[in-house]
Formats: sequence, C-alpha cells, structure tokens
Amino acid sequence: MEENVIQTSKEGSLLTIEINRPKSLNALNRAVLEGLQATFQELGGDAELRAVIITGAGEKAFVAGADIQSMSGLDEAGIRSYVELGQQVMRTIELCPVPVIAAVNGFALGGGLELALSCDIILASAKAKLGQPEVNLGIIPGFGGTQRLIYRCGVGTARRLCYTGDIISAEEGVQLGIIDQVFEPEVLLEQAKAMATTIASKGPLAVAGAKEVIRSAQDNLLTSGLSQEIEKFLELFQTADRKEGMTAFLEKRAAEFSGN
Ligand code: CO8
Repeated sequence: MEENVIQTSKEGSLLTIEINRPKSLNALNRAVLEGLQATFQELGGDAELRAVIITGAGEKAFVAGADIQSMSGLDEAGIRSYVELGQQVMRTIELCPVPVIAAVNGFALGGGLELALSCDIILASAKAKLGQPEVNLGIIPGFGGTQRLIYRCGVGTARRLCYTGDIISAEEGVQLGIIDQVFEPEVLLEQAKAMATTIASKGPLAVAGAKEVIRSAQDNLLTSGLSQEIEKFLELFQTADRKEGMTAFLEKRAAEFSGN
C-alpha cells in the first residue's frame, strides 16, 4: 500500500501539490484522484491562497496517464466510477477559484496531459514529452482530453494527437500552443513559483474574475462534450481491442488489434 501519494507544501499564498508515485511514473490511480479531489475541496476554506502549482515526483514524469494496471480488470460499474471521478477531479481543478499552474517535469501522457489541460497555465521542462496515446490501448481519452485539447490548440492538433497517439516534445508543444512556456528542468519549479508570485501580487478579485470570464467562453460546449466523451470511452472499454491493448501494455508487447 502506497502512502502519501499527494504531497502538499504551502509557502505564503502559494500551494504546491506533488503527485508522488514515481515508480509508476505518477500514474493516476484512485488514491491519487481522490487525494487531488480532497486537496482542491479543502482549498475553498483558505482565504490567503492566490495560486496552486501541480507537479510530479521524480525526474521522469509529470503523470504518465491513468493507471493502466488498476483500470484493466474493472467491470462496467468500476470503470464508470473511475472515469467519472477523473472527470470530476479535472473539472474541480478547472473551477478552482485561483489560477492553477501545471509544472510538467517529464512525461505528460493520456490522463497526465488531461490533468495539465485542466490547469490554467502549462509550464514544462525542456525534457517533457506529451501525448494522448490512448489509441495504443484501444480507448480514447476519458478525462476531458478530447475536449480541452480543442480549446487549447485547435481541432486539427487534437485530431492528430488523438488518432496517432504521437508523443511530442516540449518544443513542439509550445509551437502548437499546448504548452505556454518551456524551461530547463532544474529551474522549472522556480519559474512556476515566480509566475505564481507575480499572480499573487495582483488584485485577487481581478485575477479570479479573469479566470471565470475566460473559462465561461467555452463552458457550455465543454460540459456537453465531456459527457459525450465519457459515454464513448465506456463503449470502447467493453471492446476486445481495449482488452488486447491493455494486456499488451502490461505484457510489454505490441498490441494486435482486430477491430472488435
Ligand atoms: N499506468 C500504470 N503504470 C504505468 C503507467 C500507467 N499509465 N505508465 C508507466 N507505468 C509503469 C510501467 O508499467 C513500469 O512499471 P514496472 O517498472 O513495474 O514495469 C513503470 O511505470 C516505468 O515505466 P516503463 O518501464 O514503461 O518506462 P519507459 O521509460 O520504458 O517508458 C512510457 C515510459 C513511454 C511513459 C511508458 O511507461 C508508457 O507508455 N506508459 C503508458 C502511457 C500511456 O499509455 N498512458 C495513457 C494511459 S490511459 C489514460 O490515461 C486514459 C485516461 C482516461 C481514462 C479513464 C480511466 C477510467
């Protein structure tokens, strides 16, 4: 049993959240999702808070996706509850009253990129790698990636990443508008804190107002798209291709899809 999969540290008006499962490349299992949900719910009571940073433990990954091991054997009710929890967490982050900065220190794949996309600003290390590789597993993104990618970088890039599963560099991520700024790995967190400190020095009501109004530009379309994503994800989860895709990953071999 892992302990402390969510580590938090508060410095003045800034909260840093670290996802701490480095041996599994910080994959989002239930404990991580529930820990994130609880942490963000508690923020509501902190009147001093001005910004949040989310990052991953270790040097290799921000988050390498939803936890394939824990999802692979789930029945219909189990997978529905998992995907709904994940979407709820991403939405809670999106609705957090203060800006949330993703400090992407390595792989941000699948649910990991979806987590970053639910944040207001995405800063990344020059070593970061991004992608939506769910098609390799016979599924689609389920934590909002099909929708939030469209708003962040346009429908063409959303299509390419979701259809090919391509893993792209931080540099390409900036060119495509997915990442806002790239830094050398050793200064990423420092730079994220510097940006958070700048935000904290501004009028808090104005920052919160800007966040609310910018988000509301896409809210109606986004929420209906998110529901459609869950239903399509669940349909695909029942296919033979999904079972083959996940079994192949766990057996460390290439999947052989049959289209069933
Ligand atoms: N889940 C569980 N374990 C993982 C995951 C993951 N997503 N990613 C990596 N790990 C584990 C590996 O199994 C390995 O464990 P072990 O040491 O016990 O064998 C350990 O982390 C280290 O990984 P690798 O040995 O594979 O490291 P490499 O450097 O060779 O490769 C990669 C790194 C390229 C990141 C590779 O690990 C990889 O491809 N990981 C999977 C990436 C992926 O497919 N992510 C998408 C997952 S699906 C998803 O996120 C859907 C989101 C919405 C779903 C809704 C759920 C209900």
